[in-house]
Amino acid sequence: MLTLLLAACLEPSPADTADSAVDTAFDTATDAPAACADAATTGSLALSFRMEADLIPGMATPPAGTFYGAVLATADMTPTGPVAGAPLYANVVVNDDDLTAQGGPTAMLGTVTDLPACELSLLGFLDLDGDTLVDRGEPVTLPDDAMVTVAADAPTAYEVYFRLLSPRDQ
Ligand SMILES: [Ca+2]
Repeated sequence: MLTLLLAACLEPSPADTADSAVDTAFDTATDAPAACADAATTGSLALSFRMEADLIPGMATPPAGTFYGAVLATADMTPTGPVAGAPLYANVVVNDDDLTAQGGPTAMLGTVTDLPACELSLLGFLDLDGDTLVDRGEPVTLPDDAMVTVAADAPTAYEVYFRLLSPRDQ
């Protein structure tokens, strides 16, 4: 019986030692920077946009278009993107995102509601040619810049920052 209990507790965190297995579930909930799946409250993001102004002179198309993004838990992010099977908390579409004036920042252009109040990441790109796909030369966010702590109850202001132009079609 004890063996079964330990096995059950160990399963979510196989790296933990057997000594701490009994309370592993509780440790995970309190230690994790983003327990988004357990967040009991909801919040929202109020979005503005900015890009690295030094990128603009080299762009073939001025930086204005529609922003497409995805909201995921920061805990599910790696330097190259989300882990496989990571829950998607929201798809974000913001029209008329115009950064042609020194890269912004823009005014608040959109809100994302009904998000868990936790550590989230908003990854996305500015679609310049209207094909809804990331193409070479379109502004993209990077995971390091994409993190935001969503507060409960009151809207959280967040500035989406494009630090890079996509080096390739994706
Ligand atoms: Ca595109």
